[in-house]
This record gives sequence, C-alpha cells and structure tokens, in this order.
Amino acid sequence: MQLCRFWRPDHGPCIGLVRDGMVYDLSKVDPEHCGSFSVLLSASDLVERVGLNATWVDTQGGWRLADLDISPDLHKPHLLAPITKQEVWGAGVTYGRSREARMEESSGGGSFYDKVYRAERPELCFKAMPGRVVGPNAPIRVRVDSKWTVPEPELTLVISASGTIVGFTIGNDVSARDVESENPLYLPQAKIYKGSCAIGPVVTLAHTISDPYRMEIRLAVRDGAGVRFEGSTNLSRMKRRFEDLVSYLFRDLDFPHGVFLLTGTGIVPPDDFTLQHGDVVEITVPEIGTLRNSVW
Ligand code: DO4
Ligand code: MG
Repeated sequence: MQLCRFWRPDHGPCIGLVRDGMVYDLSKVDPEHCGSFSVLLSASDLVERVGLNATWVDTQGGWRLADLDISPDLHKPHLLAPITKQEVWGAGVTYGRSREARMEESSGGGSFYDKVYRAERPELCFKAMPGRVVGPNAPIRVRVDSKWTVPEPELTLVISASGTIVGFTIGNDVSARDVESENPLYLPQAKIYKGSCAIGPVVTLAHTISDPYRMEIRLAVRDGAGVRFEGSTNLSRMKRRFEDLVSYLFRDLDFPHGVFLLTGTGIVPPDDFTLQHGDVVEITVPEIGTLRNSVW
C-alpha cells in the first residue's frame, strides 16, 4: 500500500492512496484523520486509519499515477513531495563505498570517516526544513560556488512521532563534494542549500515490504545525449540497522509531526563526474517507484 501527496487545482494539496497505478483522494474521505502527513504521522495508528478509509475512497474518481508524475503546474493535478511539517535528517557513511570515497577526497580529515563508519554512534546531520524539500519533477540545484556536485540516492525512512518506521520513500541528498572535501567542518554548506534535497514520489507503507534490507537502489543521470552515469546498490550493503539510526535520532530530540531520515548513499559517481544544468536524475527503488528531478 502506498500514499502520496498531490495537487488538485480545485482543492489544493491532498493525500492520495495509491493502488494498482491509480491515485484516490484519501483526504476527502476523512479529512480529520487522513487530511495531511502531519496528522497521519503524529497518530499511533496510521496503518489502521489508512486501511479503514481505503474502503471508502471514490474508486470512480481517481487519477492515473503516471498522469500525476509531471512537472509542477498549478492548473494540472500533479505529485507533490510527500512531506508537510517534518524535518529531514540524513545519516552518513553507512555504506563502505561512501566511506572510501570520502576518505579519498578529504584533505586531512579522512580518518574521521573511517572512525564514524566503525563507531557505535552513527553520523546524523540535519538536511532540510520541509518547505525546502523539492518534490518529483521539480528542479534540484548545484550550488553557485560548487564545481563538483553529485546526487546521493538514499532510501528514506518515514518515521512517526513515536519513533516507528511507518514507511519508505526515496531521497536525493544532493551534495557539493568540493565544499565537503575542503574541510569536514564545511559539511552543512555542502549539504544544505536551495534545491539540495528531493523526496518522493510516494511513500510505501513499511508493513507491506517483507524484507527492506533486500531493496535495490538504482541511479541514472541523463542529459540530452544519453546516460552520463548509472549505478546501483542494495540495502544489504548498508552497515547500520534502521532501528539503530532512529534510536540515535530520537535520543534527546522529539518530532511531534514525525520526521524523514535519509539513510546514506552507497552509490558514488567517479571523481570527474559533476551534475550540470539540464541533467535529469532518476532514482529508482522498485518497491517505491522513480524519483525524477531535473538539474537547474
Ligand atoms: O559524512 C558526510 C556525509 C555522508 C553522506 O551524506 C552519505 O554517506 O550519504
Ligand atoms: Mg548522503
């Protein structure tokens, strides 16, 4: 079972129930209990609420998911980032590939990456306020002072206010590697800027995925001439367990509207690759879908 957030020109933002490639307006059936992601994620019974109301959605009046997966246009129904009031955090160096790439690129601080990869406490960084998150088909960016920027395709946990992982979506932790590699203390500038975080296209409810550590993540970057980079990894290569990341995130922090956690990248393009204006980045997790963003 999947949920999405989408724009209806006649109603504004709505919560959609995705079933068999169709999207039905769940928020219309029960606005009080399913009206927004913050209502759903602050409740302890999201699965029951969705399940109960799923019976009542207007199956005559749905939209094809494929028809909503278009560039944002106020006059047309389209997908929005599936987030409302939640902060976005990111875990780092959770795959051996990320540790190696960062140790190589870092001038002087390389051993920190090895230490954090091995340590019990994970690296967790703030990534974005919800209002800065870019949804499906909206543009991501290269920051003005970066000449080496990469997409970081990351499985993203959708976590309720009580700390339960209720769903999975896809996140792109777009990062300026040149800024980060100059000095690890520049990490917030490498990671947090306009258009540096994309999330979507939908949320797959956690209880519908039997083994999330078997999911595959694929990345493709295309320009007008074809594929410029592609790669893939599997969640089985991730060093950390989701529950450990969540328990550190909730240690002495609360998230009354729930929170999104990007779980780190295991795909790192070669050092001569940088995102450029006109590229299209596609991140696919078969159990979730494809998050597609152009580069501005
Ligand atoms: O340590 C820097 C950030 C790491 C990161 O974003 C990742 O591994 O995905
Ligand atoms: Mg990352």
